[in-house]
Amino acid sequence: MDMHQPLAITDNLDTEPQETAEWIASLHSVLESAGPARARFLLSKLSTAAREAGLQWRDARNTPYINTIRVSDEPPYPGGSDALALEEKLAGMMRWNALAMVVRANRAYGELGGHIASYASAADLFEVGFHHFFRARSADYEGDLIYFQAHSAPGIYARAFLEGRLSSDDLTYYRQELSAKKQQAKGLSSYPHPWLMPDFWQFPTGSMGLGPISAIYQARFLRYLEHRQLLSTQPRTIWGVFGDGEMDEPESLAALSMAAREKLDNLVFVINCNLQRLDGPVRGNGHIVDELETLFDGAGWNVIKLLWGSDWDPLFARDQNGELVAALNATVDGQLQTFAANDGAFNREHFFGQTPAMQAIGATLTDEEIDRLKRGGHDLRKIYAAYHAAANHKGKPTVILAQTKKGFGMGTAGQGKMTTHQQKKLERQDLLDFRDRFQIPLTDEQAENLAFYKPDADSPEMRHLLQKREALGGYLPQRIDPKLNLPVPAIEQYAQFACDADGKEMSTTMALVRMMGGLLKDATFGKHVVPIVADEARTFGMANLFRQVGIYSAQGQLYEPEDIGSILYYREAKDGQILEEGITEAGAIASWTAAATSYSVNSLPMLPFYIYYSMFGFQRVGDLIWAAADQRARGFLIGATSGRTTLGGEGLQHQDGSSHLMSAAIPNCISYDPAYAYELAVIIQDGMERMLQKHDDVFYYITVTNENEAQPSIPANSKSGILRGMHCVVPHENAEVRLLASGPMLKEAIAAAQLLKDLFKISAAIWSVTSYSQLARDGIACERAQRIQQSDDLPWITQELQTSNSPVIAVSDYVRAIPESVRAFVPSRYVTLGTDGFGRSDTRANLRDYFEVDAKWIAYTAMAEIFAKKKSSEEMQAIAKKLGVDLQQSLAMYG
Ligand SMILES: Cc1ncc(C[n+]2csc(CCOP(=O)(O)OP(=O)(O)O)c2C)c(N)n1
Repeated sequence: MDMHQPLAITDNLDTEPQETAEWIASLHSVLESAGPARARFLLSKLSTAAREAGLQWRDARNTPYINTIRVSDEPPYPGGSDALALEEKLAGMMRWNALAMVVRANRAYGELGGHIASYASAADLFEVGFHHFFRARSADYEGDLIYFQAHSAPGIYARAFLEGRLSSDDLTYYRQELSAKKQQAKGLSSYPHPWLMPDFWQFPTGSMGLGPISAIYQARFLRYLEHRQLLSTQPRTIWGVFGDGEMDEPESLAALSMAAREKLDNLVFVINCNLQRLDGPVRGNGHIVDELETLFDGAGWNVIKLLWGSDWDPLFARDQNGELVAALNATVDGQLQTFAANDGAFNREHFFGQTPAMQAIGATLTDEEIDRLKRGGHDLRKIYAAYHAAANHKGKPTVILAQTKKGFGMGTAGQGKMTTHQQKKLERQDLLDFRDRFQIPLTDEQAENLAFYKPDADSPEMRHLLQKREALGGYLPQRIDPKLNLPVPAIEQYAQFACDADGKEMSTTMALVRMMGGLLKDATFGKHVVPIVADEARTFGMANLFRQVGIYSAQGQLYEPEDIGSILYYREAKDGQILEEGITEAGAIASWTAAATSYSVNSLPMLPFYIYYSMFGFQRVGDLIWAAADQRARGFLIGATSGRTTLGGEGLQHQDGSSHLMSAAIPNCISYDPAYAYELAVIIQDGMERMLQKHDDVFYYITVTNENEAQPSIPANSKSGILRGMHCVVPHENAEVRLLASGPMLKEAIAAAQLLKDLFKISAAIWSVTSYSQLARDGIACERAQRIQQSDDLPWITQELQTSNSPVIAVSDYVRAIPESVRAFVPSRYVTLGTDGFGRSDTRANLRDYFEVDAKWIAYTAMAEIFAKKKSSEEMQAIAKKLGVDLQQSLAMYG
């Protein structure tokens, strides 16, 4: 035999069963006499010996397709069989009410949508959590954090209904928030939505994959706060219930190794393995559970397989020669789904009928009993055992892979059906069957009319439900905004250098980092600042912060850094303040969200600054930013090295000309593209005051650049204009042309004005436009107020430009759509210049010439507008020549 040929353990190699039995007996005897430590030692010695002997052997990554927790290790169920019976009944009620809510809404308005089958599979997983594990926020405990599988939301509403937190009116308005408002009811959002239900939902999980990565970084952020001694050490647990299909999202798996590396034993994932996603099986031809086991185990997690219910225990006990387990190992998920969709007789024939020994096992059950054999994720006792083990596991995060049936209890109408995900209508008989299946005491008529069911307040079920929540601190989910004031330092304290720059050269990135350094030094405020980077701190000149505040590492620093001799050495520390996430923008933004929502999640306001290549923000992780917006994040996103032409040389992947277009679409994102350090200071000050003192649910996106500029001091009375979106930096009464410019383009506009004056004696006034999106929002709001309230208010940009008719030229280092967004509010001829198209690798000067946004092009455009149709083509060519603009080359380049 070839010893180098790896062989799977499933291969039938047992040529000497007697010998095999002896080896196994030896292992058992060691276990009994010397304990598990000695047994493990011997096995690893054997493994080493095998390797030394040239055996290419490694233990299989997968355990068999059975429960990880042995029956003998299951803890007693709290409250015993009485509690079990009550909780099973309650789970049935939740299921019914969730189903009724969705089907009702769709009876009324077929377009509303909703899901029944997902919650039907997840109900028991949620219920055991609610009864025994999920601790709410109370006077002395900040509460566990639960990331709920989003499209199971009807079940969470159903529970809140029984708890008395929602009324039957509220349930009636499921997915009808607008109609509800008109009727003074609550209106329930389709998915968890902290923006729409701010007292209820904490985490928006509706976009698959964002829940898992966010939960991991949330767990890590709690550790960060503890290690920095900002939050008292509390055994808070982060629970995340996610779909097995959802685990295909790259974000779902992206941070698994980080969670293990950081030993986040405050984190438990429960993956609802109903083996189906929307269109069909997650892994029809394999086992998603085994695949996830390999991935999580390889990443370093504690893995608990929760596959079969207690009624399988006697079957496994009868499985003397392992045929039942072998059959389960060999049955692929697509087949398991078919078994779920069919009845006991079918399963007897097609599953238990596989071998005589299995037939004999099957013969101990009636067809009805076979039909009711539970998967692990529907057995409260087994779920409790898994959660108990997870909550007590030390040193690693835990994942529970819970096998369930999609559409559990929906019978032939939905259980295990390919189409069950989308099902939101049930026929009369299906409703009656569902009612009977879960013993809901409703008449046929009530069931048909989809009545919600709530037992009497003094019924054993209701008393049990409420007592359990009381013991765990109250209700979940619950979101709060304690509106804690965090006094912010005065602008002079950290940004005097920017306000009084007096022509000093620096880039806005340098200015930002210096302001952050100043904020970090503040004795009381500094500790709330959270600098976050994704491996670009040096790019942005932040290396000095390594030494000043240290890089957070749960382990401290176990090595002597290569640059220990330097004053800026790479300092990692357990109480380090910088979150250096490595090359993961998704991870960094998830970290930022955790910090930016700490005011609510931890009743501890923090102020994160995440600084990154602006191209790799909204474009790369826009959906995570959208979720942060939904979650009412408060903090600063800093798009550095911004501008299509300003980041010279890096080509199309890095050169950002569009992030402001995307940020403008997020309603609570306030975006700025400042030119000067003093503008940046005014914006940061305003942001801190709004977010930390006025408790506005906004966050700021500010682009900064790496181009050195001579920085002027702050002009008098400029603050309001800076914040509203534009302020005049070069006033000129009766100017023949008006120039609007942002960021680094302001310098080009100023140079253009000089050219116009020197070469053509043309006068120009210049505005720095700090935010087109704020100007556009203001314009739209004024226009609407004029229409609806007959208001006389004019948009700020109109007020600034209405004193003359001279043409206005806007120049941006972004796509023209950004300055175009204010066209309707400009009261004269308006021309926009921008950097549409792919980036190029070249010098700034060449790039600005190519995109026709530099001083000479701005001046040429001004001349073309001033003399529109009054000059001949020859005259315009002469003007171009004088300015050094090559019209022929431009035509040749763009065709
Ligand atoms: C990013 C994203 N893509 C697609 C969807 C649409 N979607 C909602 S639920 C779902 C299927 C989820 O399957 P699974 O995770 O297995 O959960 P199950 O409903 O089976 O429990 C899909 C594709 C989404 N919500 N988010």
